[in-house]
Amino acid sequence: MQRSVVLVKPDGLQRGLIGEIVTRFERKGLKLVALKMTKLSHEVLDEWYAHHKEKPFFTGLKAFMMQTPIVAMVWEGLDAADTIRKLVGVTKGRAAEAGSIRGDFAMSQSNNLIHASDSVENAEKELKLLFGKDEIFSYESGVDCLVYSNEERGQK
Ligand code: FUP
Repeated sequence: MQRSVVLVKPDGLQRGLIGEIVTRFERKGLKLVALKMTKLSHEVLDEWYAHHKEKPFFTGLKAFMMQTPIVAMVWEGLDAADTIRKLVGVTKGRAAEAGSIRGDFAMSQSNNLIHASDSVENAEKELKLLFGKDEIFSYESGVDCLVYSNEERGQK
């Protein structure tokens, strides 16, 4: 099963959307394997958004992400990265599809509530930046046999 990192950004925390966001992932059938509130440092954000370092919005993006703590989670599931990106919606909130998290709750391209890993490789990189080994859990969930077929449960 894949793991993917989700952050509820400072706007999501302040707007009281933590529960709404967690509920959507839970209802989908994804499995929560890590959860914590933390403050992002300059060092972590420089790594996290390294691909945006030269962009004009980079300084503002970092300041926004450091406004308040964020809530960081790791969700596990079959094709978790792609599945979560669909639940999250495209970057610009006002263009995001209705029914997605950004589509239902965001208007902005920068204040867009949530981050989700865009690939398995980035998920592993982000996971290492924010979580210690003892903060990520592995457990049998009683509903796995309802969420997936036997064949799917054997897949990576
Ligand atoms: P996403 O993967 O949808 O979160 O989007 P990107 O990785 O392209 O961008 C990361 C963050 O940079 C966005 F969530 C918000 C910010 N950003 C801006 O502020 N302005 C832009 O034009 C593009 C991105």
